[in-house]
Order: sequence, then structure tokens, then C-alpha cells
Amino acid sequence: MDIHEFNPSRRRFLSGMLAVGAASALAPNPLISKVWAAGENPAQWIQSGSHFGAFEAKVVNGEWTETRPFKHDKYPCDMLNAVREVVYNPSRVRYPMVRLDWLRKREKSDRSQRGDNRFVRVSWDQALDLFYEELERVQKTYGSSGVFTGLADWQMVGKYHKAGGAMDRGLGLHGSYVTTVGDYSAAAAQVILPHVIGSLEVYEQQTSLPLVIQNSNTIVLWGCDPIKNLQIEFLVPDHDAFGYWQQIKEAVAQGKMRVISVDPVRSKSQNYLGCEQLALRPQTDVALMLALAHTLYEEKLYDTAFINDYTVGFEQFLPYLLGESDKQPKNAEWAAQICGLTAEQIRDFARLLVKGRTQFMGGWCVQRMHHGEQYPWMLVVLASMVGQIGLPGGGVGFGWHYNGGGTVTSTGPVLSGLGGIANPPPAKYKADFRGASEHIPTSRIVDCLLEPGKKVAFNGETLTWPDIKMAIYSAANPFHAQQDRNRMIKAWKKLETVVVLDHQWTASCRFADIVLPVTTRFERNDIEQFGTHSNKGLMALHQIVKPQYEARHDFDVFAGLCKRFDKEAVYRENRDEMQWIQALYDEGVKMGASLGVSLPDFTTFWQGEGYIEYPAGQPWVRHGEFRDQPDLNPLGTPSGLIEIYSKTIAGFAYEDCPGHPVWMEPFERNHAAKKNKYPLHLQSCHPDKRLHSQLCSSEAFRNTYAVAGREPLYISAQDATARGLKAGDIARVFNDRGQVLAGVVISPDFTPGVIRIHEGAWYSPQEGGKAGTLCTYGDPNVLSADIGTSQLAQGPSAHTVLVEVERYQQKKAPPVTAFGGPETVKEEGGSAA
Ligand SMILES: Nc1nc2c(c(=O)[nH]1)N[C@H]1C(S)=C(S)[C@@H](COP(=O)(O)OP(=O)(O)OC[C@H]3O[C@@H](n4cnc5c(=O)[nH]c(N)nc54)[C@H](O)[C@@H]3O)O[C@H]1N2
Ligand SMILES: Nc1nc2c(c(=O)[nH]1)N[C@H]1C(S)=C(S)[C@@H](COP(=O)(O)OP(=O)(O)OC[C@H]3O[C@@H](n4cnc5c(=O)[nH]c(N)nc54)[C@H](O)[C@@H]3O)O[C@H]1N2
Ligand SMILES: [Mo]
Repeated sequence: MDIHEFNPSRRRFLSGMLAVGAASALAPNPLISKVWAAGENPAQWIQSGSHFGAFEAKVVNGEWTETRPFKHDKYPCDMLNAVREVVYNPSRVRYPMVRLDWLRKREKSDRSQRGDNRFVRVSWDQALDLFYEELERVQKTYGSSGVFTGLADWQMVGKYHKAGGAMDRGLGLHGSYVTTVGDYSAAAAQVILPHVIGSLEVYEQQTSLPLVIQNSNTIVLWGCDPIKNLQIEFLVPDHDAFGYWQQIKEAVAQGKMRVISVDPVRSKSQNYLGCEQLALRPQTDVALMLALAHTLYEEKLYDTAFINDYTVGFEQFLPYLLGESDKQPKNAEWAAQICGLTAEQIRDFARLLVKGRTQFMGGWCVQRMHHGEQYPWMLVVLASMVGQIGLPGGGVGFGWHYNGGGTVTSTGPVLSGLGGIANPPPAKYKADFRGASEHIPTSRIVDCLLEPGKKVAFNGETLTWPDIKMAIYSAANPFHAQQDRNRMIKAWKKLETVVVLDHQWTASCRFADIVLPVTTRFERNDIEQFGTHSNKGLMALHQIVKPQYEARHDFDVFAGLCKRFDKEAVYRENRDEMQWIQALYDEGVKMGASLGVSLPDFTTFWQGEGYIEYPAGQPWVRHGEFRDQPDLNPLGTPSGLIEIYSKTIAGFAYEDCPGHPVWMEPFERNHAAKKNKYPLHLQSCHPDKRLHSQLCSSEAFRNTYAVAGREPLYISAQDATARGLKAGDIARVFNDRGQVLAGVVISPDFTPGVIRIHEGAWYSPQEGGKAGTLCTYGDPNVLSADIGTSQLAQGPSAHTVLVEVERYQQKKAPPVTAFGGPETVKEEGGSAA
């Protein structure tokens, strides 16, 4: 039950395996489709991979029965226990389905019925005809701005079977459509950091951890939980970073290194490392950083040479820091009031930062808040004053908790994946956006649906929200990802047609009109990198089981669409699955040769071990080239230097994002001066036992962490007692935006005033489709607000949320209806047998 139980040992992983295989091998399992012929596949172990790790699956007579970690993964994570259930679970999308009233009336359907979960099973031919006819109708009537495609970031791993790539290829042959810019993950940082330090920073490799271990005296984990978040990667994780973190833990225990976690909550990393914590109040980081900067200035501890040689704009920032411009010095006493720390704690921390080599490791949660741009900007300013940017084990990075940040990158080739079509013919319809913007910031979709034509500031541009009529989502679950579910339900009524491709019947399927069943990674062949940043090697991902029910590969779904306007051959480029994989592999062989890395021929690779380890690379220092020769290696900012003051940003004249970092109150915050109707700050951090909403439908695995069948709600003993809550109770969590049920976990890791429900908990409406209805499982985005971070980045403010919690009074709590798929009805409207 403890969310912070970290268990890096392989042996313990194995003993923790869920005993799912044996049971299902004995009795016929209703969740398993009989697409294989018994006896066709004798028992064997098959290698595959996922965002949760690489593994081998035992297959007996075509059925996946057991899972064991890949032998080259020394630190497998226990989410591997859930992957088998991705194939076999009650929420699996089995057949093409069309919403009842949409099937009858198409774009004239009663959209208030969306969410009631009544669907009719149709054939693939009918489903693709309907999809195609809608695309035609919307393109002809509304042009490109009528069609929208959601971001497909968390598609399953694999170089060829890329859901987003298939969608872009297929739809691109038909016409143009509205797409997204930025993402939910790091939208604020992605926009501000290029202005400040010249690159995205968030998705880039970090200084090698061996250099941190050798050189750092202090690591500052600023809202950063690597031990939890490194379990998953964008590609197949090698989990090697955990070996380095184990060394850091030992260095902490031996007193050789200090690690300070600046976090309102005792994170999994803090518990694992046994490190110190500065438990500031939520959303007050920028005030704390300003006071640290103020102390460094006041006590003449900052690095004037670094500020002079590598930065611009300190003189414009200083009057604000010292309070000359607003009569409020940003000193430790000032910040102490805001952050809930003492002025002495703040001054001591400032002094520690310059006592030896300090590595700042910034997480992303703090920028997924109102005014989220200020935190990464101010962290760069603080690190500049400390003056160690570009030194081994010093400076600042924003990607230590992601994609194996800090592992040493190999010298092997980085394979491309399914991309655009080589020399494509002109699309059937020309781009026609009718004066509206071609892209919208990812998390602004609901705003866009509600107010087409609205002018919106974004990073120096003025966007015009397009008038979207049709949305297509593949490998995305907007009914988890997007903030303010009830506002979203209203906005969804604006859409005439919604198409979703998925293998799990998520809430997004429930709110769609056409749902197309796709295969999971485990029903496909592919190749993928082992280790995202490390690119440690290349692995074969073999098909474990055949496509279940009527699921088709994403690639084939869009091939079927293209067939309807005679572009199937162009789309497929005359290759089948294995030919595609071989083509991508052969490209890697060529790239490897130019890098001096020789790869075996494809057949030897595929039929042999199916794994190649690349030669190890050299340790590397982030921003090291810039520090060594700033003239030859300028940053990508207008000045080529770090911009403490940005003329560009100042020029936009946004009152919510001025020319240098500032402290601004978010639109809601507890512990602030005014008394709040809703006194608790709700964190909706990333789950320890899922990737967002993925794996939530893995039933046996979900039952290892769910409480009273609901998503856990973590709360301090003090807040629980004050509300008469006991561990295991069902609580109602609510504010003016919505209400959810969740299962109480009383945790010593939480300070009073701060609670948590992990993002990705499936939306389970008591009355499907009705705004304001109770979510009976615990989706935190029922409670979050849909407000952009500022006019600069327009990122999500998911973590600016206040709520109240009470014991759920009713004797019989309403059931969780999220899992189990649609209610299948016959076309006439009666329930199917
Ligand atoms: N409150 C709150 N909200 C948040 C966040 C937060 O911190 N707090 N975090 C945000 C962040 S950082 C992110 S990245 C987003 C994530 O938001 P999403 O990317 O929407 O989340 P996932 O749950 O990963 O959804 C991916 C969906 O794609 C499906 N899928 C997986 N593989 C394939 C495939 O190969 N083909 C097809 N067709 N479908 C596939 C999965 O079954 C799943 O339903 O959520 C954001 N929302
Ligand atoms: N296991 C797992 N790993 C994942 C993911 C997942 O879903 N599951 N998702 C991946 C993705 S898509 C992303 S974007 C990243 C997300 O990476 P992040 O956004 O960095 O991750 P979170 O776990 O949401 O938050 C990190 C820490 O921020 C702290 N925090 C919250 N509020 C505050 C605050 O006000 N101040 C300070 N100082 N700290 C605060 C939290 O307590 C938590 O310990 O993780 C990736 N890794
Ligand atoms: Mo993310």
C-alpha cells in the first residue's frame, strides 16, 4: 500500500509476480479471444518490450500465461506485472463500435447522449466507411479547420507501429487538419526555456550520473521524483539509471553527499535515498528561489564572474529582487511567510548551495501550475548565481527523472521510425484553415471548442481558435489527460463526430461516436531502442499473441481509410509488417557503419538473440561546451547567453509573464492570506503504478493498490482525523468544479493541507454524460481547473487545485462503472443478448 516502497532488486520483483498465469491456463478465460488454434504454438518464451520495461512472455498454445523481466534489465519495475492484462481485461476494445444515436442520425445525433455508453457493434467495413464519409463531409463543408487530431504521445513502443505516425500519414493524404503544439508534460518549460537558455531542456540528455556521483557535494531534487518516474520511458527503458541512484543512496548514507528534496511531500525518491527535505508549501517555489537569490546577493555569495560572462539582464532583475521597483525586497523573511519555512532555513539553504558543487535537478510538476513558466526560469537564474552551469556535477537540468536522464549515451545509431511518405502526392483536399490557426496549444482544446474564433495570445503570436467539428484521437485519452472534466463534457457537445482508436475502452471511447479496436504492442512485431537517452542497444519485439478479437494494427486502420480514396498503395509504400521492420533496421545498419558500429544482417538479428548492445559512450556534461567556449558554442537565445531578463518576452507585454522571473499568486492557493472555502491542495502527480491511465484497466494489478475499489487518496493523519476519516474509508473529494470518490490512505509522507490522487485514474461517471455527476472511481481531473499557465505558454495548470474532503455518507457507495467496456445494444435500440 505504501506508494514509496521502492524495490530495485530483481529477486524481489520475481517473488512479487502476480499469480495470473497458472489460473488462466487451467480454466477457459472469457477475456481471451480464441483467435489461435490450440496446439499451434507450443510453450515458448517470447521477447517483447513496453514503456514499463523489456520482458519475456511465456506463451502456451497461443495464450500468454506468464511474464518475466528481460535478462539485461537489472532493475525491472513491478508494473511489468500488469502488462499481460493489457491484452486480456474486461475493458479491452474488441470490435468496431458506433454510438447508438450517432449511427441513426450521424452529425445530427443527440450529443447529450454522449457518455451514456450505448454502442452498436458494426463491421470494419461499415466503421471505415462511416469514418471516411465523415472526413469527406467535414473537409468539404468546413475545410481543414473542421478536423482536429489529438496528440498521440504515449503510443506503445516500436519504431514501425507508431499510432501517431500512421494517423499523420493516412490523414495527410486526405487533407490538412488542426494539430497541437507543445504537450501536457512540460508545456510551460518548453516555451520559456528556449527564450532563457536556448533549448527545451526537458527532453534532453543530462550530465552523466557517474560525473554527478564523482563531483557533486549536494543534489537538489526540486519537485523531482526520479525513483518513481524513471520506471517508465518513452521507449523501452533499460533502467540503468537506478544503478547510479543506488550509488547516490550509498553516498548519502556515508555522509559523502547531501541530497535535498524541495517538495511539499516526502517523495518516493526521498524515502528511497533517505535524504533531507525542505517541505515548502505547494505552489510557493518561486518565492523560495527568489529569497535564495536574495540571500546570495545580500551575503555576496553569488558568482559575479559567471553572471558577467554567461548571462544578460541581471541588472534589470536586481531592482525587483531587492524591492526597489515594488517596495518589497524578496528576502528570506518575506519568502518564509509564503513558503512556510523559517527565514533561517532559507538562508542556510542558500549558503549550502555555494558550499561545494551543487547539481539542481528540476521536475515538471511545478511548471504544470498557474504561472508555471516562472519556476524553470527562476531555477536557471538561481543556478546562474551559484555559477556552476556547465561544470561536471553542477548547474541545472530538467530531465533527470525522465527517459533514463543521466545514463551514458552509447555510440550506436539512433533509428528513425515510421515517418512521412517519401515524395507524397498532393493531398485530396488542399489546406484551408479559413483564417483560423493551424495549431492550438495541447491543453487549450476545450477552450477552443467552446469559443471558436476567439483570439488568444501565445508566445508572441495571436492565435484564432478554429471551429472544430470532428476530432480524431489515436493513442491518447483526453478524458483522463484534460483538466476540468465537467467543462469538457459541455465542450464535447460541440463536436459533431468523435473518432477514437484504442485497445482499452477508456472514458474517451465512452464519449466517442466511432471506436476502432487496435492491437496492443504485444500483438505486433517491431524493433525498438533499449534505453531512451542511453540508446544502450536495439531489441526485437516479437509478436506474443495474435491480434485479439477484431483488433487491427493502427497502420492497417489508416491503410483501410486510404483505400477509400485510392491511396492505400501510396500509404503502404508496398511493404508489409516484416518488410517495414527490416527497412528500418537496414537503415540502422547503414547509420551504424558510418558511426563505426557494425550490426548483423536482419535475419541473424531477428531469428537469433534479437538484442544488440552498442559500444558504451563517454560521460558528458550538459552545457559544458557552452561554458568552455561561449563564443563558439552560444546558446540558442537571442544573446547566445542565459537570459535573466528577456527582451523578447518583455516585448510581448504580458502582464502574467513579464521580462524577468517574478512571484505571482496563482488563481487559487491554500495557506495564502485569505481563508479558502476549499482548504486542501490536491496534487495529481504521476502514478507509481501506472503510466497515466495506462494499466488502470489491468484488473488484478489495480486491485493491488485500489482502496475499497477506488483510486487511493493520500492524506495526512491530521487532515484525516479532522474529517473523521479512517484508512480504507471511501471519501468524497469535491470543489465547485466537481466531485469524485476515492479510497483513503493515511500517509506519513503528507503534510497537513496537501493531499494526492494520482492522475490517470479512470473517469467513472455515476450518470454517464451528465456534467457535474459524481465520478465513482477518482479521476482528479474532475476537480482540476482548465486555465492556461499564462499567455506565454498556455500550458495546463493541472496542479493549481483546491478541494475539500469528507467521509462518503451513503451506506452503499455507487459502483465503479469505468471498467468493462460499452453497453452493446442492437441497432433497433434494445439491449443485445
Ligand atoms: N491532473 C493532471 N492531469 C494530467 C497530468 C497531471 O500531472 N495532472 N499530466 C499530464 C501529462 S504530463 C500527460 S503526458 C498526459 C497524458 O495523457 P495521455 O497521453 O492521453 O495518457 P495515456 O493514459 O497514456 O493515454 C494513452 C492512450 O493511448 C492508448 N494507446 C496506447 N498505445 C496505443 C497504440 O499503439 N495505438 C492506439 N491507437 N492507442 C494506444 C492507451 O490505451 C491509452 O488509452 O496527461 C496529462 N494530464
Ligand atoms: N511511474 C510513472 N512515471 C512517469 C509517468 C507516469 O505516469 N508514471 N509519466 C511520465 C511523464 S509523461 C511525465 S510528464 C513525467 C512527470 O514528471 P513530473 O511532472 O516531474 O512528476 P510528478 O510525479 O507529477 O511530480 C514530481 C514531484 O513534484 C512534487 N510537487 C508537487 N507540487 C509541488 C510544489 O508545489 N513544489 C514542489 N517543489 N514540488 C511539488 C511532487 O510531490 C512530486 O514528488 O513522469 C514520467 N514518468
Ligand atoms: Mo507527460
